[in-house]
Amino acid sequence: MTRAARWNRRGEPRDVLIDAVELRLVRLRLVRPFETSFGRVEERRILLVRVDGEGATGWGECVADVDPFYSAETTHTCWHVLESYLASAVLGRRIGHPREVGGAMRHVRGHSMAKAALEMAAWDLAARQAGVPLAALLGGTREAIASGVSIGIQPSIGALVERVAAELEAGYQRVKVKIKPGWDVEPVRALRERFGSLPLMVDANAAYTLETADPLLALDAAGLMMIEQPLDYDDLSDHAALQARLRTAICLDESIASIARAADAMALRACRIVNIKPGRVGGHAASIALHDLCAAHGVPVWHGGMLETGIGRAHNVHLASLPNFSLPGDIAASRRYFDPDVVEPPIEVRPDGTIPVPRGPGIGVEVVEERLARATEAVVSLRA
Ligand code: OSB
Ligand code: MG
Repeated sequence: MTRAARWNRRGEPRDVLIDAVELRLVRLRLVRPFETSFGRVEERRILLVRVDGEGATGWGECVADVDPFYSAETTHTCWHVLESYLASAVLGRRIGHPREVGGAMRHVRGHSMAKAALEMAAWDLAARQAGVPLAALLGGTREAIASGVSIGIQPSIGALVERVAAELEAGYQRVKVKIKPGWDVEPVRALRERFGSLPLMVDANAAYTLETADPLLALDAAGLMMIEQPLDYDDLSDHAALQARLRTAICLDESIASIARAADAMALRACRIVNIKPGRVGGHAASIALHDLCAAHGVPVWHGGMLETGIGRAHNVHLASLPNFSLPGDIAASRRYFDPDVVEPPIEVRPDGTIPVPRGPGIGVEVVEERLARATEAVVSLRA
C-alpha cells in the first residue's frame, strides 16, 4: 500500500490491522540501583509487546515491575492478561484509529499497564504506517520536551549531593528526590544549602499517613515545586485534607489510576498537579484524555517515568510534547538506566536540559534485535 492510501479525508490514519502480537520478557541490569520508599531495584524484567500488521511493526513497553509494590499489576499478571485476553481482542480486527484500541479491550476490567503496552504498540504501528512521527498522531505541539531527573534514596547525604551535582552538570532542568520517613527534611535541607533555589521536588511513593505527616508540614517551608504522592496509593480524601494544610502543591501519581479518579481528585482538591504515566491509565488515548481534563481544570501535568527502556522512553517523549505538559518530567537520558539501551539512537538530553522529539516515523527509534535477543527470557507469538 502506498503512503497516501493510509490516510482518510480528515488526514488521519485509516486503519490498523494487527495480524501478529509478540510478547517478550527481557532481563536488563540498571546502570545503577534505584531505591524508593517501597524498595530497591538493581535489574528489571520487562515485558515488551511487538505488533505486526501489513508489513509494518510497532513496539510497546509494559511498565509493570516484577513485584506488586508500585501497583497491583506485575510483569507476570500483564503477560497473563495480554496472552489470554487482550491480544485476541485486537488480532485480525480492523481498527479505525489507534485511539479505538482501548475500546476493543474495554470488556477487561482494570489491568491498565497490560492494556497500555498493547495500545501504545498499535499507535507506533499506525504512525509508522502513516510515515509520521507518533507525536503528530497524538497531537504534540513542541519539538523538544523539558527533562528532569528522579533520584533514588541514597546511602548518605553526601552521596545525594554528589548525584545531584552530576545531574545538574548534565543539564537537567529540575531534580526530584525520593523521600521516606527518616529521609526527608535533612536531605532537602542539604540540597537547599548546596544548590540554593534549584527547581526541586520530592516523591514519597505513599510512605506517609496523616498521622506521620509532620516532616511534610516541615517541608512546606522548603520552596519545593510540589510533593508527589505523600499518602496512600488509592487515597484521595486524606490528600485533600493534607493539601488544605500545605502551601506546596501536592502532585498525585499512584492515586490517579483512571480519568474518573483524576476527576474525583480535582473535585476534592486532593492535588494541584498531576503526574501522567500512560501505563497507569491504559495508554496514549487515556493519557490524552487525562491531559485534556487537567487542562480544562487549570491543573498542570508532567510526564512520569517507570525506568523504561528506550521503547517506552521514546513513547513518553512523544506524549510529553502535548501542550499541557508544562513542567519538566521524569523522562531522562537512556544512559541513566541501561547501557546500552535496546534502541538506537538512545534518548539523549541536550546541554539545555531538553530532549528533542524524534522526527522519524512512529516512535522514531529502532529496536536493536541482537541486544533484545541477548536479554530475552521468554517469547510468545500470537496470531489471529
Ligand atoms: O513514583 O515516579 C515514581 C520509578 C519506578 C516507579 C515509580 C516511580 C519511579 C520514578 C523513576 O520516580 C522515574 C524514572 O526516572 O523513570
Ligand atoms: Mg511517583
